[in-house]
Amino acid sequence: MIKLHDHPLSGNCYKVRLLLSQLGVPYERVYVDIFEGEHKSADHREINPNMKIPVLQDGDFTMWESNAILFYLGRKFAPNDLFPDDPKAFGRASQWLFFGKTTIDPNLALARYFMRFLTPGNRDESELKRLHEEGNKALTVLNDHLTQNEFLAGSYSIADIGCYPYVALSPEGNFDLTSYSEILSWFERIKSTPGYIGMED
Ligand SMILES: N[C@@H](CCC(=O)N[C@@H](CS)C(=O)NCC(=O)O)C(=O)O
Repeated sequence: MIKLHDHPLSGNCYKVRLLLSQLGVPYERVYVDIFEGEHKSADHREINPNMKIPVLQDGDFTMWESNAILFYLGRKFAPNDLFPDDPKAFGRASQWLFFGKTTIDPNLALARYFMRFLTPGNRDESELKRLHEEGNKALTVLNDHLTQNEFLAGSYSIADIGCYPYVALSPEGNFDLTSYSEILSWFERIKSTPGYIGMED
């Protein structure tokens, strides 16, 4: 059975659980206590030399990097509605997944980390201000796209699954989503897709 090395508060792990749920693939969760530094242990380094989660183990195949895991699972269980086969839809999904990793997560996920896991005295306020400025630019790009599109790459796909978690968690990083009405509607559409699970499910 597939094993996911996981933590319940990680948006990067959540996106993998969401895809597994929507593909209907059974898996085992292996809890990695990142707050106790388990991801830096010798055992974890064996499966991810970059010392982070998620890590996926599928038999003797082990891999890390959450968006790459989405590609792997999407492809492994193809054909399915979540992994685009058409070259243009695949290109569009890749575009948003790279945008997620280069532009959404570095700003939104980091601001959430500052606000949720660091004490006020340990936060770099000028860096937080920069993250909010850059994060709001990313949210504007996303919101504008969603004015004309129901989902990121045509129909609901791994692109939405990859970008959704840290956008949905961004209020924890003090982002105010009320003016991003298209993003709020996108959340509702995602929540009504078959097999949807929340972060805490
Ligand atoms: N680019 C990586 C980022 C993974 C990542 O930052 N994981 C966090 C949890 S969400 C982690 O392991 N943090 C512990 C650390 O960096 O020390 C991915 O998408 O998988």
